[in-house]
Amino acid sequence: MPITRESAPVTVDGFELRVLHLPLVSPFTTSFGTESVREVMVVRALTADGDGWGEIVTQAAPLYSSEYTESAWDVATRWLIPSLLERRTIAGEQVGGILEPFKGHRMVKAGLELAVLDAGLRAEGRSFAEYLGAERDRVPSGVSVGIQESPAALVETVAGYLEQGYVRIKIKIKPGRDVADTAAVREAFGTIPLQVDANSAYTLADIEMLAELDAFDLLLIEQPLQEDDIVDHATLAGRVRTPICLDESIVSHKATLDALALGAASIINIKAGRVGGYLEAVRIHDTCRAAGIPVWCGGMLETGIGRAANAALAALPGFTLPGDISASDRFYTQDIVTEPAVLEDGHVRVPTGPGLGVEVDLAALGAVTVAREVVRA
Ligand code: OSB
Ligand code: MG
Repeated sequence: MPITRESAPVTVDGFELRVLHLPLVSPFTTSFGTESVREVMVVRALTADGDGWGEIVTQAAPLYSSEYTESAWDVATRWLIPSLLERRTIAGEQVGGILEPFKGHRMVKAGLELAVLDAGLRAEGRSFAEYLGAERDRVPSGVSVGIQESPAALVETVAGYLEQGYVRIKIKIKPGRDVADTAAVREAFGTIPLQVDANSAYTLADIEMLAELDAFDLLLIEQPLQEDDIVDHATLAGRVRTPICLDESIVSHKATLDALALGAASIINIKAGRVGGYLEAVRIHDTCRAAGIPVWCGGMLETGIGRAANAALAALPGFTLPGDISASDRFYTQDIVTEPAVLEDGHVRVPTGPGLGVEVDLAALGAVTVAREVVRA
């Protein structure tokens, strides 16, 4: 039986948008580039009954998906926020429908929906985890490791994370930095839970190379081909033994149904931002669970706001693989919440307080804010 989720409607007086620059503890390199500062946006729903917070997980450049900071800012201020303020009194569950006429911009929609949900749930004194249907009070913590200078440097970096207790390692790969890097980690650490993420850096012309990864008993290979290459992923899945997991391609519940129908993936990475919100994420979870398809919670280097929401989502029963939900200090020396996520015995705790269950540290937030605007009703 699907659970009916209903949060309290709130009367929204306005939305505050901020662009943040958070220095990373070390540069993060993927097949599409290197980040040293995380540029991200947060949104605050201003209501008479208290505020709600959401995170818009766009990056500075449209390299992971087509969304980026300025596109998010523009569509939010020009179209999405005005359409929500026109309704004025809204429940979180209504946000998706109100914003549906506007194509794409899913990360922005997700952040706005989360802010409204958080405001309503805080007013009710109810946790986001309980609302979503969480069944665990902590979730296993995996870490996503960027491409390093060399395979030897990668082994050293991974050793540090294993020492801290991370229960699963994901390494980023790209053409020329794939088989040797994977082999080095496998050789150094034996049978640890290990997976790779290509961020769409390959094509079907690389089948032979991708098949070489079969030798390493990986949990999965994440998004080897382009976002649009659903049929090619199905072809690849028939030619390699390593399970194919999709990230970038899964932009909605419907995209999930199509990918599964075509046999393009046997595991799904769920990111609420990529699919337009936590409620769409739960729909994907429900479908995959019913179909026996394992899912795990991906990450976008979230601040304490999005990280708390991800921990709640990952506590749903179908999340049977460890997610990219690391401790805050894997990326940041100073987070924007008063109690950032910490690693405890390889796990991150699911917050239990009202709403997201984290308090925003306004001084810390102010210190990393580079742009701010309030759009009022
Ligand atoms: O592909 O999963 C990805 C970060 C930014 C954009 C895309 C991805 C990632 C990560 C980091 O792998 C996951 C995390 O937040 O720890
Ligand atoms: Mg990925």
